[in-house]
Amino acid sequence: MDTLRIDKDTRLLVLTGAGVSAESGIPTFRGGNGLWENHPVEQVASPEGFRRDASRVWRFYSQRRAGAAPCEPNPGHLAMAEWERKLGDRFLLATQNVDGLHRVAGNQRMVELHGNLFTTRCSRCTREPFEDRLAYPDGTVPLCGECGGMLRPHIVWFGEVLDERNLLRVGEFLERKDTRLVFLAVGTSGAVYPAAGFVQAARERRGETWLVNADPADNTLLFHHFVRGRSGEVLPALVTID
Ligand code: BJW
Ligand code: ZN
Repeated sequence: MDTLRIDKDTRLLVLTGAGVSAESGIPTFRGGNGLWENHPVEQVASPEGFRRDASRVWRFYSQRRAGAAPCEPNPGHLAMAEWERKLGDRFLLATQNVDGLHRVAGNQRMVELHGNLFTTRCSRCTREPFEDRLAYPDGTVPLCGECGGMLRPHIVWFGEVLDERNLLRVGEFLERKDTRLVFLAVGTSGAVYPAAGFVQAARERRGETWLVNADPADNTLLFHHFVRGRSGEVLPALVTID
């Protein structure tokens, strides 16, 4: 297997997707039929879906919370936490996952691009998002204690913009001039933007680009190296840090 070498003049940007948590027991998005109770996921994971039927959206996210709560990081997550410990500020993790497993594994230099499953916010007022592990399997829509508006999961749905601060942090890491850039994408189908465009952005900064995925991704051809396999098996042996 190819080895990804990181020396003291290299910085590493890692992008992860649902495949990284598959070995922890969390289903991927585009693996099965992409349906939930016969609805396309876009219907329950979009602002229109929430306006149309907030109760259905809360049933969906309650199921997801209950499913993800007992799951634990796998060797892929643990490898990435180890890289961060060794590289310090020469490491940044951008995850599309909302399950929080990277943090449990120990990563801190991290942005959650698509939000967090265990965080709730108000759809009406500007109160801060807050940690919330409650589930509402009967479809009760929780209401905001401060304004009475409907609460919603702190998730970036289709058509919603990603938090600018997170994109800025990725952008600043890409732009650094002090070190050589290596970009590694893991467990993502390369179908959802803007994350699917990071590989192109890395190449524009002369970065070396790697993909570790169980199947070819939509953007495989943009990577210099493609290692086909399961992240929990590949990652612990992939990177050598000098
Ligand atoms: C393994 C494995 C193992 C399995 N080991 N591998 C530019 C062009 C075209 C469209 C757009 C564009 N810019 C924006 C858009 C619109 C849209 C978009 O991208 N649409 C595309 C579908 C075409 N993007 C947005 O709306 C984003 N907003 C935005 O850009 O705002 C500005 C804007 C809006 C509109 C137009 C233009 C600009 C927001 C995107 C938010 C995505 N949210 C979701 C749902 C969250 C709901 C929830 O979690 O409940 O986030 S979508 C869903 O997909 C989820 C994921 O984070 C995301 C990515 O999926 P991921 O992680 O890649 O998972 P899978 O299942 O697809 O793939 C898993 C892979 O792992 C597979 O390849 C397996 O082989 C592999 N695998 N086991 C290694 N063990
Ligand atoms: Zn409110």
